[in-house]
Amino acid sequence: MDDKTLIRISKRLSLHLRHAPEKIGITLDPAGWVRIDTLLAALAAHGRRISRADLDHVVAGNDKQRFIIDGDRIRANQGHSVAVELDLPATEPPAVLYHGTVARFLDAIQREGLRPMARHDVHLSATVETAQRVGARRGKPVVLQVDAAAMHRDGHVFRVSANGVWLTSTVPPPYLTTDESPPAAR
Ligand code: HQG
Repeated sequence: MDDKTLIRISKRLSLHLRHAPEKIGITLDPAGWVRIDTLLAALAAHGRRISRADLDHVVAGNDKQRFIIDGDRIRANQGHSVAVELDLPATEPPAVLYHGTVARFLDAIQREGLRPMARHDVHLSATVETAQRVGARRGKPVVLQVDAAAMHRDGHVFRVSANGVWLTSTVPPPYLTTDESPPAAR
């Protein structure tokens, strides 16, 4: 399979396993799982036939390990906009996490903090490099530093997805630093 096909199928899986299962008439269980044969039949019924071998290939070859297969079922590891309960345990975060964004969002972020926007959670990265890649999807990346140790101490809950994305509900402004601004007083 060439990279373009892999990305196209991965995007289709993201669409249906994170955002719009109803578009192909499937329902995710409360934890986001769907039976693989149900998914493949629904895709085929909507003119998007893919083989089980190709599905396995896309899941295994996905650059961010966005999906996981467990027995006869599959789900997206994170990134949902539909309501799912991923049942990830609360986990102590590293002292510092990073969020990649772009300059045009900074005023709002400094005012409101990081919000999940269309997703369930705010997505944070363990490394500056990953955050730069996330921000670069939208333009010249700006990396914000998150004082995760202080958030954890103050009772904010963190979870880490199976593919290493750190998730939390919101990051209030006092925990955020940009290169340009010193941390706000707490
Ligand atoms: C911004 C991709 C204004 C936030 C990536 C971001 C990641 C605010 C955008 C994953 C704001 C939301 C998630 C506020 C946050 N005011 N803008 N108060 N708070 N924002 O895509 O973190 O390919 O939902 O900075 O690699 O960019 O989907 O989140 O720019 O891991 O697997 O609002 O998505 O992974 O955008 O990316 P997103 P994200 P996948």
